Amino acid sequence: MATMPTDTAVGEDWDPLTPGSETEPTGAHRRLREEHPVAFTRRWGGFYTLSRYSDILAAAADPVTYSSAQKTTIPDTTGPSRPPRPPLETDPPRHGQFRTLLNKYFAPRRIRALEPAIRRIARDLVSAAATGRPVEAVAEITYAMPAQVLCTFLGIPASDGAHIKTMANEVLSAAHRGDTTAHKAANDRIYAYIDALVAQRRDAPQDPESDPVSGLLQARIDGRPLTTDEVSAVLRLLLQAGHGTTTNALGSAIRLLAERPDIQRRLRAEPHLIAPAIEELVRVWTPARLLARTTTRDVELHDRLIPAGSKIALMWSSANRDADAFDDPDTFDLDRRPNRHVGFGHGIHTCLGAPLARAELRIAIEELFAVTEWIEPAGTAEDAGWPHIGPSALPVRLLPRRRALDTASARDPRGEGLTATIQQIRPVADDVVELVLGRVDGADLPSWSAGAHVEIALPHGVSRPYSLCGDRSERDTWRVAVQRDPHSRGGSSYIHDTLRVGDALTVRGPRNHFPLAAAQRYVFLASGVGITPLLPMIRQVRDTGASWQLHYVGRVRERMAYADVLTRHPQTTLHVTAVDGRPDLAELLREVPTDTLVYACGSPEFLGAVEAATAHWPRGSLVVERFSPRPGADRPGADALEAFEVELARSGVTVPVVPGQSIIDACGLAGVTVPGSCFEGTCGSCETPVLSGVPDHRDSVLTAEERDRGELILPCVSRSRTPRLTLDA
Ligand code: FMN
Repeated sequence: MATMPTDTAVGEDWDPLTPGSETEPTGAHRRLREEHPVAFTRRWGGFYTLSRYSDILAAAADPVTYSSAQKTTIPDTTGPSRPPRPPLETDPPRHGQFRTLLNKYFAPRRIRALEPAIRRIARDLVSAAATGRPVEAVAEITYAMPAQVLCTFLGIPASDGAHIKTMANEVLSAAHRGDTTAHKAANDRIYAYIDALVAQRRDAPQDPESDPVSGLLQARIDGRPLTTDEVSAVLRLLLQAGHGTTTNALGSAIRLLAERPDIQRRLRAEPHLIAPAIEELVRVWTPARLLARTTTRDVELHDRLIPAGSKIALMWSSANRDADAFDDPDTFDLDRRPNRHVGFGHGIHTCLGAPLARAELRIAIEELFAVTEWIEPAGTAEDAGWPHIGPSALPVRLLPRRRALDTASARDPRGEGLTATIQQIRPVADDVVELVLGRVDGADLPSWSAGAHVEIALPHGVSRPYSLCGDRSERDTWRVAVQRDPHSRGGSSYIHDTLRVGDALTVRGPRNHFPLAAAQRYVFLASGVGITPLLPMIRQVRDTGASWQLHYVGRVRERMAYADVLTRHPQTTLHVTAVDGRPDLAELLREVPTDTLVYACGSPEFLGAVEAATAHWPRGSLVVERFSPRPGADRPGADALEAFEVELARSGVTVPVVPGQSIIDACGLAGVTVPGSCFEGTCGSCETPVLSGVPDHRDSVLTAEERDRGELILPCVSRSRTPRLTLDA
């Protein structure tokens, strides 16, 4: 080993926290690359910085010399007493073992499955912010969205997003300040949260193929289960790393759109450029400024000796602006090809969550374009400090699309909805409340048919469909019963926790995908809150004198809304599964005469069991209403095309639909907004007539006959089997 001086004079003045360089490090990085390619900083225990693209690539490709097994953040955010966070803070072969465990949760199929939920989160936040008045986009959109997506990813309530953000930010800020007491307290809070999550998932495991927490708890490495420390450390990585950088990238994206009308115009006109734009965005404003390694041996680089055991910052944000690697590196260039940036890292530790981050960014931009006519600055943006690169405050104006409202009202005279006030809220079971809605002036509400639902737009921007469950003869009120979803994405939890009598709500509809057809006999099958659309049906059938039976399934009676009223009728059988076990549906339905219509609503598992029990019945005997997508509904049918064209006959435009893009988004980007709400093919609000072409149906609303007829499509999820679809939109 050469005896090189380990002096720290060269680049000694490099301090990432000098006022300008902390928020806008471009100039400082350029100087480092040109003058001090191996620079030393005394702060935070001392570390060397590599700033040139080629050096960083070489270091990232050599995990033996540049180990990740020590802490990889600067300053260290895990704290002295905490275990390293696999797979980020492990070396081969352990790194590979952990990465293999986690890879499947970021695979394209899994990300595609999450897309409707991501889109709904984005649409809710963007719609609420798109008022035309100045809004602070970090507070209104970019801060919340990635944490809510992370919650969906981990199967935890979206309402925990804000808490996760606060805990993670406390860790960063305490580590940054070197405040060990606050750091320990912040760490303790985050680990207590993880412990509770792990305990909850041990008690109620979910599908390990789609739920990372259950997957980790059931996983084996070399035949042994993971230790509690290992599970917590992986979750800690996800909770800490899974949102902050995306918040920053999303902020930079909105800032770019607002400040660069030329780019906004071009992306709106050429949406296929959104994906390359994201790559360029991550290059120019690299949200993960750096990751650290520790040298396992003395290293000579650019006439300096870096001793074994030194902390090395791989400054991705600098590498991405290196003129030796990129022409005109400080310019955002939409046409930069190839774009070999290292914004998601490089080598074996390349960001595991990159596919999720890319999907989030793309969907957020698509939703911004779908909901707004234009995005413009409304004040001066502020840059966040170390370790972030991105805005901490971003005043913008999101001008809502006027055409969206026009198109909506053209399709549905009640597209904009009506204002209803909450006249009464009362519990009708554990975790189920009934809302009575009416107009302020007491006037009649639109009439409706049994099986119908309305879409309730909540004041915080979230809209959800709820079945009308009251009496149709009460013309001046509507009743809905809402069950609190333990994994609420912000709808039912808001209704339970925040709404009060007297609050005004926008309500759209009614709409009915579950109409009651005439028959001599009916069997109604409900599980849980799936009883709601059946209540008006039962009332109607009772009035007509037809024969009926109801089988109502629930875990415990206290959670079964309206059970007391229903059991007054001898036709009702309650199946309380905690007491009686699950009913044998095949047995229950065995004697049902062939002229009977069966109406079923409830959980996906329950409906799956009903469908299995009636699989041999003639088509049309079973009618189902789903509150969430049918499992497997998103699977492509035979002949499904990845890319195709949609002609919008009424609007006179033809839009390309690219792989992974929904028809509704492609239309939105072309300036034709088809009103949508759930974006997962369950609410039916985007239902559109098909004039020609063959749809590839992936919704959970249309019946088998409707699908076969091919006259309707739900463009939020469905696609095409022919190169062109013509829609009446
Ligand atoms: N959920 C209910 O609790 N009661 C209902 O009557 C009800 N009706 C629905 C009708 C339709 C057509 C659909 C698609 C869904 C219905 N849901 C109902 C589910 C809610 O819309 C929503 O998904 C649920 O409250 C969870 O939302 P959250 O995750 O935002 O809390």
